[in-house]
Amino acid sequence: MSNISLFTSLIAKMLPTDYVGFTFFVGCMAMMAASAFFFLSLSQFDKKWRTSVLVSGLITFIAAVHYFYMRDYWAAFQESPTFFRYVDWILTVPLMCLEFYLILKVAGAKQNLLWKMIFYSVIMLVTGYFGEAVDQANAWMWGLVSGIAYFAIVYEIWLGEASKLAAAAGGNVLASHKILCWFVLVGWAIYPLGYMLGTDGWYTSILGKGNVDVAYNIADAINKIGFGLVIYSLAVKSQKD
Ligand SMILES: *C/C=C(C)/C=C/C=C(C)/C=C/C1=C(C)CCCC1(C)C
Repeated sequence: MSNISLFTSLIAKMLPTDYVGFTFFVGCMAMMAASAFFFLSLSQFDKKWRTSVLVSGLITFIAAVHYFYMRDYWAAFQESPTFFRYVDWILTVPLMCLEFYLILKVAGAKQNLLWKMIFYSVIMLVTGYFGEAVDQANAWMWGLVSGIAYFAIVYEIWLGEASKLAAAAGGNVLASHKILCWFVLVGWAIYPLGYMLGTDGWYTSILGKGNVDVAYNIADAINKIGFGLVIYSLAVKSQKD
């Protein structure tokens, strides 16, 4: 086999019209760049903030590795890499819950807050996986359960214990907590929308069908990198005063 044909057999061809594949490639690159940025910035922070920024980097790094695989998977099969997608989420969403807990620790956040949020996110993702991959015939039902768990998270940070801790912390922590709350309410809402575009349910006649991966890829870039940057700038600001 010549070098050229060996090469082409290892790398799937990308069509110029493959806009889904394009978002996988850009997503992969963006996650890698964000990880490098967060990791290389670590030495400028003192111990108190280093963990939070490190977790920001871990979130985008875990995503970068999954995007590397998902990008290939899509290029080879033109099919949603649902399995890798959910493995990525089950690792990174609990880390995002950890970010809330870490910044609220100054106001005395207890570990039970962390476990509660992780519990909700596991329910949200496991039921979502069932609807998308295991029991598609009942996608709307799994989506509903998942949506309830999602709202439990939204409630917790906007009105529950977490919001009270943020108010008690005040200052930069409160301001950043508020921005993260908006990410969860608006940025995370793209996911259920993508889910409804990708599965069949009562909503299909209203929304029609669409490509679920484009929605998820855009949402991941906004939420993972945006979330990380909020934490990063909180660390920068807090270190100055
Ligand atoms: C970095 C990855 C993140 C922030 C992923 C978040 C995922 C969700 C908020 C998913 C939510 C879902 C619903 C609320 C209902 C339908 C099923 C899901 C799993 C797509």
